[in-house]
Formats: sequence, structure tokens, C-alpha cells
Amino acid sequence: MSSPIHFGTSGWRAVIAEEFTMANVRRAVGGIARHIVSTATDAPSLIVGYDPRFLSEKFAALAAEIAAQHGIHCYLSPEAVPTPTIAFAIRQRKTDGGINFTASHNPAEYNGIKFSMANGAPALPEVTRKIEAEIANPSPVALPASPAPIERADFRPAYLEDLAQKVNLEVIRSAGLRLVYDPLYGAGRGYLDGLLAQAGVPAVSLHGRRDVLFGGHPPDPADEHLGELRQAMAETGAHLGLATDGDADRFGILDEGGAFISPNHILALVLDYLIESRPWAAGGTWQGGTAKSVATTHLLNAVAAYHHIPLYETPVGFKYIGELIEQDKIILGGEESAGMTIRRHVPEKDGILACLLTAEMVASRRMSLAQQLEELFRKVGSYYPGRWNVPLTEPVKKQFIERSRQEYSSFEGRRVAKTDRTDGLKLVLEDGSWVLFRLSGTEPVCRLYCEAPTQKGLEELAAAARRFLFG
Ligand code: G16
Repeated sequence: MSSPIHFGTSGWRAVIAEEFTMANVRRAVGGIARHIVSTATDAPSLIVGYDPRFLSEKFAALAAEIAAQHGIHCYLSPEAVPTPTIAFAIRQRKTDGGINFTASHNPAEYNGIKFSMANGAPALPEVTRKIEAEIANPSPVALPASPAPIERADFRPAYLEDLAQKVNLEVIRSAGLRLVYDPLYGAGRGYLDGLLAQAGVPAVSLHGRRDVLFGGHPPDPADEHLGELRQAMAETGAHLGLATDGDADRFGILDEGGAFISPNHILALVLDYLIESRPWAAGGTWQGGTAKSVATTHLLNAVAAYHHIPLYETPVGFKYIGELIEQDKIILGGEESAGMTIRRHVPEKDGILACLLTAEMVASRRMSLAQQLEELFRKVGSYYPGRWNVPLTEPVKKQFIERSRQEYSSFEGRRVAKTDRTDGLKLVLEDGSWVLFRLSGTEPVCRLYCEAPTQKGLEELAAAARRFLFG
């Protein structure tokens, strides 16, 4: 019996050779191909890409072959390609979707499939449910007598050209900002650094070659994996360290001196900066807001309130933010897991764009991120967010499910002002502090998110949340 293929928060992910096998990729891609054929009009087409993981290029070639056998014209990338670049290519070439072989920021033993829809956004649950059903119970299709073409296509130039219109590279160049970039051996290499080089911005790059073990740690731009970036910044006297994850849709930022700045804080700063610097974001007749997942900082709520713009809250998953970008309702959409996109850009998170906008903001304001954050806190109040992962053993899962079903009027002796079940269980306390518990859709962990107005308050809240959930 073959194991079920399930699309979680962001595609299907599995351990290579365990479940992520050629046989299962055939099943998964067959399901996607039948879905495309059943929904597309005539001459269906598909973008196929991959990140630099072990065997990714082989999986991608197999996927293109299967799709072509179903009569789908494939545009296959000749090299590792970021997920946001695939989103851009789908829109530019007007294909019926795109497949990226990637397990994103997950450890080296994983691979995965992200399926993006015809608008470039991550597939919505109603689409992945149909694909899962196609995989489980293939519907009969008549294959064409000869396969559709598989065309090699480089998606990089057009995507970089577009980014150069959206970011003010001249501001970065003329400020003389010294940058270091770490793609963490991922698909961002040659993209962010390539664009900076084209624009005449000197930047040092690390880990710009393929290593399927990602230097021994997951390609996740979290504080604990940015030690070499920090070191390179110290050696070169850099103002800013930029990083992207395995498929370059997430960002990681180190401030002058090497301090990690929470993606939550970056989102709020960039929103504030866009309103200040972009005519399309403020004034005029278009009145856009901002969107964030329910797990993301309330500093964004405060910035939205300060600028009198609407705030939209979504479950976790960038697909929901992608929808609001598509509806042209927001200036910026973001998630605490280091996801960001902006108005008129792809409805998918883009780590390269996020890094470049942050660099532009630092160059333009001529202040470190710590100084900018201090100023923002003075304007709208202070917010200290945190996130912890609890490995999902059976007892943890059972206890989590039991406790999250109950109603609570108090939390560890403090009154609960609001209960939010948009995704998991979120309890908002009277002073605006909050805790959220939910099961991850991409990893076998329970996520615990907290936020308080001070660092000390955050630590106390996190300790209380652990007691509450697992005590
Ligand atoms: C994916 C999704 C994000 C989500 C993140 C964490 O990121 O695209 O929208 O915030 O997973 O989700 P969860 O908490 O359910 O594991 P990526 O970069 O892995 O595609």
C-alpha cells in the first residue's frame, strides 16, 4: 500500500528515500498533471523548477516528463530557482501553474513539492484537496499521442529586471552601504548578489556553491544559523547582513554589529517605510491596508492604526496573504516566519525582495535597524514577539488537542480579554500580551508563539505558556 501524499501549510514535504521517492514523485506529479488538464483550457502549460537539494534536478526532470506526457507544455529551469521567481515566471508566461521541488528551510534529508496556481500564489486548500484526491484515486485521462514540448527556460533575467523597478538600488549604492549576503547554499545565490552586482553595490557573498548538506544545518535564516554571516560582517565592517532560505522565499536580517532582528520587527519597519517612501502606498484614491497571519506581531496592528489603514488577519499560510495581494487590498503582507510581499509584486513571499527593501530602508534613513525600531516603539508602543517549537510526540499532541479545545477566561491568573481560533488557540490578555498554540503544517512540532510589551514580560509569558500547555 502506498502512503498518502498530503499537502500541508506549504506543499508536500517528506524525507528523501523514505517517502520522497521517484515512485511517489510520479504519483504526486501525475495528480497535479491530471488536475491541470481537467481545469486548464486548451494548450496547458507549467513552470518546473527546483532548489539545490539532493536529486532536486532529477525530480524536476521527471516531473517535466510526466507533465509533458499529459500534453502540458513545460518550461523547465536549467538551474536552482527561488520560489518567488517561479511565481513571477508563472505570471509572465501565463502558465497554468508551477511546481517547485523544494523543502524550503527544512533540513537536508527533506525534499518537497510546492505547487503554485496560475496567478503565482501558493495553491489554496480547495486546490490541494483536489490534487490529493487525484493522487489517491486517479481519474482516467486520455494521453495525447505525442508529448508536449519541454522547453529549457531561464527565469532569472526577467525577475531581476522587475525587482530593480521595485527597489531603489541607487539609494543603496549612493549611501555606500556595506552588505554581506548569505544564501545558505540555497536557491538565492546569484539572484540577490547578482542584482546588487549589476547595480554597482559592492557586497560580499558567502556559501554561493551547491552543498546538499547545507553546511550541516538547515537552510533556515534563523539567528542560530547565521553565525558565519555575523563573522563575515565583523571581518568586513558591514552595516547589514542579509540571508535567504533554501528556496529564497524567507529572509533573515542581521543589524550593524551582528544582532538578529526578528522578522516580525522587519515587517513593521518596512510597512512604515513604504508608507513614508512610496506614492503608491499612501495618499491618492487607493486606500490599502496590511495583512498578517494570526501568529504575527501586533506591532503591525499598531503601525496600521497609526497610519489609519485597515489590518487583515489570516490563518498561517502565505496563500491567504497571496489572496489579499491579488485583490489589491494591501500595501504589504507578512508572516512571522519571515514571509513578505508587497503591492503589485507576486502573491507569494519573497526573501530577496524583503532583504533588498530592508537594505534600501537602512540606506535611506541612515539609521541602524535597532535605532529605527526604537523610534517606531516610541511612536506606537513596544512589542517583543517570540516563538518556540515543541517536538510533537503522541502525548504532547494529545495534551495539546485536549487543552486547545477548552474555553478559558483566565490564563495563569491573568484575565483573557479575547479568544481567537483563526488558527490554533490564541488568548489575548488585558494588557495586549498574547499566546498562541498551534500544530505546524510543515514540521512535526507544536508551535508556541507569545508576545509582550517588554523582553522580561515575554520570557515570563513563555514560561507560563509552557506550564499551561504541558504542565
Ligand atoms: C511555510 C508557509 C508559510 C508558513 C510556514 C510555517 O513556509 O509557506 O506560510 O508560515 O510554512 O508554517 P507552519 O507553522 O504550519 O509549519 P515555507 O517557507 O516553509 O514554505
